Amino acid sequence: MRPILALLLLLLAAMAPSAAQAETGYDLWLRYQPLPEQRRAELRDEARYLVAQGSSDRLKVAAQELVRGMSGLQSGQLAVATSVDAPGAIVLGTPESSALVASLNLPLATLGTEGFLIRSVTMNGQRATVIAANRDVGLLYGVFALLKRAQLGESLRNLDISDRPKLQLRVLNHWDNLDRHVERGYAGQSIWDWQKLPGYKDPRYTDYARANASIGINGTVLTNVNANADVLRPEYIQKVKALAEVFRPYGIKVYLTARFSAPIEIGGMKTADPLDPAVAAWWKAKIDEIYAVIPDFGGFLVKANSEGQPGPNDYKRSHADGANMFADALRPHGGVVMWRAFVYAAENPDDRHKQAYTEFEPLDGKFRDNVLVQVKNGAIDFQPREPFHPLFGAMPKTPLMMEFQITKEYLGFATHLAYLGTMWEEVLQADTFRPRKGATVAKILEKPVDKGAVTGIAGVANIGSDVNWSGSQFDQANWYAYGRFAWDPEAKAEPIARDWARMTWGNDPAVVDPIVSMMMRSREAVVDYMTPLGLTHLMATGHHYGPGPWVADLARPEWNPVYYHKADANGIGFDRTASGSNGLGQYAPPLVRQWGDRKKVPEELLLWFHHVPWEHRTKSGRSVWDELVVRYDRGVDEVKRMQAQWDALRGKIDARRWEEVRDYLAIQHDEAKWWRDASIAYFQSVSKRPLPVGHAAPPHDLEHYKAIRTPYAPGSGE
Ligand code: GCW
Repeated sequence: MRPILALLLLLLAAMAPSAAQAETGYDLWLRYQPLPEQRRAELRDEARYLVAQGSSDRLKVAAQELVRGMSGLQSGQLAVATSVDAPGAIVLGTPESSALVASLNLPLATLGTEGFLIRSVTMNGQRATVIAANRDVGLLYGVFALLKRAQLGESLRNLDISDRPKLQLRVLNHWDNLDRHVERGYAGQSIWDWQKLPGYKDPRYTDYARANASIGINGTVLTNVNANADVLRPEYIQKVKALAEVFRPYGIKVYLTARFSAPIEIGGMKTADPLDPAVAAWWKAKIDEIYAVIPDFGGFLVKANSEGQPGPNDYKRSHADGANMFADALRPHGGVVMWRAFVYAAENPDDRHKQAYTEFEPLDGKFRDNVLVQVKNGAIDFQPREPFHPLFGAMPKTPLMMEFQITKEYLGFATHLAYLGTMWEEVLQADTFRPRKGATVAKILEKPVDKGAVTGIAGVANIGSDVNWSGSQFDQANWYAYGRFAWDPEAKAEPIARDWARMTWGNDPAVVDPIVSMMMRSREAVVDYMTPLGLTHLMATGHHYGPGPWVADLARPEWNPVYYHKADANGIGFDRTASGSNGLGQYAPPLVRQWGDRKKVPEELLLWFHHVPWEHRTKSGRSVWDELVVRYDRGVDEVKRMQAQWDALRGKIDARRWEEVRDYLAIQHDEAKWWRDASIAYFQSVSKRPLPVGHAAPPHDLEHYKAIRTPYAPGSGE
């Protein structure tokens, strides 16, 4: 090839990536596409070169990311220099690693180990931007904060920003099995390719770490809470080590799930009794073995005595006995135990809503200080809407961790557009009234129970091997929003949606505004077409895909949707007041008063706490029966509106991603109709009431909906 032509081709190849390659979603919110011409020119002036002082791996990846991001946004390679002798430097360092940063005497004292500061300064007579932190991981977070501003097209002048996370442990929980099946996973297989580890480290692991670091996630539990003891065998510890090495520069620690019966299964012992010294010694040796290989291992997440998992109750020991055994062995290494409060057992005939509180509240103060009790956001199970879990505020001596579910087991899997930010904000801002008014769930999570006590939050990941990571473009927003709420539980869903939309789809308000409006209404739409007015858990058996409100034949009462709605000829809803199960009694007295009164309970929780007659008047003046039907239709209509809004964006968004979303919305619409039709057909067979005027009868009879089977729906438990 002639040299000139070769050069031209090279140039073209370097310039063309965005235009030539269809976007798949792989780049998530870190697309770093060139900004519009005017803003690009300004950015080139604001960020002309990087001066990174220090030599750690963390500083290195922070610098790499800054170069990558700025180069993409500016459409030209960001220069790297060793001194500040021209305007437009970005200076990166801690006071220890960088003489330049040290010379500024910046107020870093209150920023802790993970906080950062970004300031516009004059250095050596030159205009510069400094990113400073006490530790290198703060620099990484500072770099992502600056890149976010740049991605949003905002000016990098006159900056004076400082930030630090409000929670210490911000972890993802992967429900990933060693055979790569992901329980409740709708985004393909597990991204952990155990068979090829430790020899092959898929570059995707690095991109996973970058994405997580960009939103401040600092821990990952690699394995399913329905745990397999094999991951604790020496050969797997080597595989875990390989992942830990990839994640370490990004400030991410690895954790594993511990199967309680591992001493029996892989240790050859007869018992796993936590008070048996030989059992404790086995775990201690195992933990020492892990730390010898992975010195910054984070610790264990444990699901015990729930849904058939082994646990301390098998030996008549308490959850505290079990958790403390691990805690004692982990403490010398600085590790923690995250002990799940999601417990319920077949033998227990009480309202399932009450079981976690009943078992855990009496244990307050009995756990070692490196134990966190991990509590789901609501007392049942990640439903489209639940009141906050009554344990929040009820265990003032125990660090409580929030567990959100990012993967949408009960909100339409990967195809339904449902932005969970609004749900999480609702839970975090809920007032527990414990010990008094104003004690929101967020505040309870943020405030250490003692000086130096640990705080944290977990999110069940929606990440898999799909090219777009999360199963759909819009499900990426839930991963993103989880990180933002983990960093700041006081955050608001709307600005988070807006930031995500701008970084993911572009800064044009004509694109961003409709997308944000779709997102902000989307979760309520799901509530409306699946489980309005406080109904819950009406999904089909096992895989939870599609409606099954009629299901009444499963062995355990609380596996059956009829257990949750209790609809009969007279009315509908679960009486959890004092005249019923009194699950309500687990909340603080002001809430018991408000929620216990049918007229005062927020309508969206009506049937969660009350069994009401079909003719019960709702706020609209309609009977509860009519209101249910109206809400089912409202949900379906909302999906139609989303479709129309998305259609109007054709041509404004790259074709591949636009088409994918269009098709998914069509699937969502069909399934919303399915939910609406099947639910109305069933409830009408019970209520025997006519549909309100203007609301169409389901196109098929109830038997049709009952006969629908989807045995191979993804994500099932095993
Ligand atoms: O949400 C339910 C799921 C189970 C899950 C369980 C849990 C991992 O249906 O698949 O098991 O909760 O949280 O432990």
